[in-house]
Amino acid sequence: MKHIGYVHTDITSGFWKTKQDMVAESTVYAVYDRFKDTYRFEALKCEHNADSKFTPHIFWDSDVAKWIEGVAYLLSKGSYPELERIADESIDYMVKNADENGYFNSHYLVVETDKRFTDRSRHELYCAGHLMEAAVAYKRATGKDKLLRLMCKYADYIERVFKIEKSAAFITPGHPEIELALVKLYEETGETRYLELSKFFIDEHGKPLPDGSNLGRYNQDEMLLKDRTNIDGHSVRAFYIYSGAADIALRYGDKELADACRRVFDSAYYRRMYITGGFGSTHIGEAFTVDYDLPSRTAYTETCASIAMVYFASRMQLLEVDSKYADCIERVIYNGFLSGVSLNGKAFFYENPLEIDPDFNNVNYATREKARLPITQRKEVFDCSCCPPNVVRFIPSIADYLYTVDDDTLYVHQFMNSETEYEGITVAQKTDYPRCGKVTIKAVTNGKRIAVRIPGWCESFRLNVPYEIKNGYAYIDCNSESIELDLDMPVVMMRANSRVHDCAGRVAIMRGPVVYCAEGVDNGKDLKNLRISLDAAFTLGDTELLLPKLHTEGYMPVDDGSLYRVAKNEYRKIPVTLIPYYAFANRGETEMYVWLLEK
Ligand code: FUB
Ligand code: ZN
Repeated sequence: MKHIGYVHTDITSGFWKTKQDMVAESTVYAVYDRFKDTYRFEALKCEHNADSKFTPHIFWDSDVAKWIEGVAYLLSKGSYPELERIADESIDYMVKNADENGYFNSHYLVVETDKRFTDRSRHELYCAGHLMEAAVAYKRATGKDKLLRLMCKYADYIERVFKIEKSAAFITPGHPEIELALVKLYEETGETRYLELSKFFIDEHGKPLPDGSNLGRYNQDEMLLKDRTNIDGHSVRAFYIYSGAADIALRYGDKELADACRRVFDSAYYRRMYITGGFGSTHIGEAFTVDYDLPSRTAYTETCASIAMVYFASRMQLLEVDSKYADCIERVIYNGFLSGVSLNGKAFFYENPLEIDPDFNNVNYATREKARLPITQRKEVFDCSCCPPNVVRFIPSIADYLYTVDDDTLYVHQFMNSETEYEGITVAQKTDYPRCGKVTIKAVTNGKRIAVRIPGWCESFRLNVPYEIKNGYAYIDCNSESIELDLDMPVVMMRANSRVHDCAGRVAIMRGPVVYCAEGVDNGKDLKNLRISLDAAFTLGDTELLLPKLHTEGYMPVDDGSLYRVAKNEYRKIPVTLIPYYAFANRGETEMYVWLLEK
């Protein structure tokens, strides 16, 4: 099984075209400007000295690398001379300043020059991995291979130091990323040593050092990857290492590793995922905690963790056919990932909470006695600004998740207005998804069947051709030229597993794959008290936020202002407006609730 990939697909209009245009017209420049202001690009010159205004941080290069990767995806679809000039210039600095081994890190080359490869928790291989991903993308998009050649040299050096001579002070990195990047480098160059080096890092991950120490659960380091049963520790690290593990399991036919990846995926998807497709329940260690611990207000749910889960799930799709992987990707892309970027494309959330009460949060910030809470408004840049450039590379390559193909079947995983041409296959999707559930798929498949995902959220649908359902896909004989899929998309109320504390007695509202929320700006204050009846009727509202708002009625308890009062069945009806969760916090600081009390 293979992905067809963004290179072969154009998103032509609709929801994701709007988002791709946003990145091309706004996000990519906004992130560049903030990274320039904060010296991330300047650092590539490696001119730092005691008088410098800044000290290059150990993983600034990864920020620039992700930005260049995003630029590469844009360049593969259009002409952006200024972006290309900046990317070329940045690459020139890297090539100029790398040492004779191809080693490049703007911190270690100029700040801690004697500390190279001495501390596994300090991101050198993580940065190297991001530079390799950028190099592959840039070569594919532009044909220019300067960075790719540098990264091959660097990979050769890493192989020598870590695998052959074992002269580094550690064997596997604290922050994964190099593993999946080496697989990409192998795919681009055909050099099997890069694949073997990735396998080496995957196999060694979790082995104790000679002194018996390991980096523990936070780094997924307390056991071998093939022995794992749960997703644990730092959420981005976890998804990156399992993405690499799934790559290796696929390419080496390693069943034990594939089984571990499956167990880990299931633990994340069925027991540790927010309804929004956010991952990570605590800011302490930016980590997973235990099953069903999914607090709304203190959710950690880093934008990068949602992106990283998509990387993992999309690799699992190559190991087995099961619609849960595409269902997961869909939940992430329309909700907990997309909330990470503002509607104008210029500001970002690092954490994507499911509940905000500015009054409560401000008391919390003032007293500093309660749990740390996420910020209530997006920011343009963070000190640790991994999420913004991850958005820059993710949206332009979103078509990666549309199709996979094997010897006899073309799999349609997601629904986007698009045109695809790949090895004699042509597919065109026409749809207004997820505004509505109608999708027309016109395909010439070179004799293959088509398998169309029936989303997990969908309870009834119609297809204009005969089909057979297997593993969540409708299999259709390929001589059907025009497939009309009609997914019913009513508004539904969702309950969480009764073990999820914060969701007790609460419901969340979804329409299709999209989670909704109530904001103070539409509904007034104290929404923690707002109750919705299970038989509430909803109407679709305007689409100023791209997808329709929802309107219904809710109930607020009558409050006489006293601190405590005898409880009575007294409520006042209020009109309620819900908006897509991804659009929260775009209209000023205001309350926001995903989970509402059930009346
Ligand atoms: O450490 C590098 C990146 O910063 C991680 O992937 C994110 O979780 C954030 O901690
Ligand atoms: Zn991040």
